[in-house]
Amino acid sequence: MSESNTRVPAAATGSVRRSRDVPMLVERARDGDPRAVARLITLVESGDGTVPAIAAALAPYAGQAQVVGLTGSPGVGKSTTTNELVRALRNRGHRVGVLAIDPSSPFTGGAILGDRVRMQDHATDPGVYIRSMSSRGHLGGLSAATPQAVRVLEGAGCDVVLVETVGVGQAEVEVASLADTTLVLLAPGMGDAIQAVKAGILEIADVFVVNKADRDGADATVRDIQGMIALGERGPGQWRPQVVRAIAARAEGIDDIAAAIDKHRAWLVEHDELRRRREARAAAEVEAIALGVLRARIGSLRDGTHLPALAAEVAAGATDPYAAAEALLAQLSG
Ligand SMILES: Nc1nc2c(ncn2[C@@H]2O[C@H](COP(=O)(O)OP(=O)(O)OP(=O)(O)O)[C@@H](O)[C@H]2O)c(=O)[nH]1
Ligand SMILES: [Mg+2]
Repeated sequence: MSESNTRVPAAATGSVRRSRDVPMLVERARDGDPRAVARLITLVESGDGTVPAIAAALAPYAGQAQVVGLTGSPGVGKSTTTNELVRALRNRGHRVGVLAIDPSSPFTGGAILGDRVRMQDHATDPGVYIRSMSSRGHLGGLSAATPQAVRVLEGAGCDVVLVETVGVGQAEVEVASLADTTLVLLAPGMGDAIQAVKAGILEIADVFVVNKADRDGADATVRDIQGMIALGERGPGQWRPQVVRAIAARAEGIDDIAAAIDKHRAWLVEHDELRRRREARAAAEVEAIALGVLRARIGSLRDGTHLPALAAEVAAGATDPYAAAEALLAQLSG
């Protein structure tokens, strides 16, 4: 969300920046006010008390955006590719949202700075919202705030939301559960192909992008990936991951990436897989929220008298930890 993304007079926006007036913020976000969008994302990111009201207000707009995840090792070219995809999508007349998730650093890291610089091309385009989010410090990491941020962008009328996450194990799996289509970026000579198998990336990738194809070894990487895809077991009618080469730094291969995304999208719709994926995503989201509520309730029991008393009994051998846990849960539902 660039500060230069100005479409509303300054006088009208002063109140937005610190507001917790959910109906007003949602109405302004619906009208395309970038500051209202930024404010809503800040609220969901910080786990503010207004989050349930925000979610309720945005519910009618759920599922309107196509969510595309981009993941891969640090420096593989995710932001560069995202920047070029934004350009391609804008040329098609789409409104685009970008969420760059940084799992390591809360707002200060080099990666975020890099993203800002590399996506600067679109800073003044009112049809593009770009936002960096930190997933650190949130229970559930990416799974907690990112789906809500996607909903904000959907509510703001984005046709496509691109979610960039650095591939560090769990993050990949999470982005895949969030996205309709997941792109896994690889680069030649990084040993990525082998690592992809190790990390279970093969299962989550709908499209492999071999970026930095200007470097030696691109052909070998493409061959490795295609070999692994060929080995994978796939029933009839199942999606076969596409492999695309790109030189994002020169904007080469971007149309091929966009075409692969389109092809996957058509497949999702044709096989009713889009609905299935979104329902699975909603289930995970509800589950994460319910677990969060439970954790909070258990936390509050810790402050009260129940848990310390049970703990004393367990420590003294008067009861066992399983029976104590059952007693604790009984108090929660009671
Ligand atoms: N040679 C070459 N360099 C590229 C290409 N695409 C991106 N780069 C460069 O690779 C570096 C990293 O690019 P980013 O787009 O920031 O990579 P990233 O995956 O977003 O990086 P993190 O967010 O830090 O994980 C930059 O210096 C880019 O200019 C490419 O196709 N060829
Ligand atoms: Mg990046």
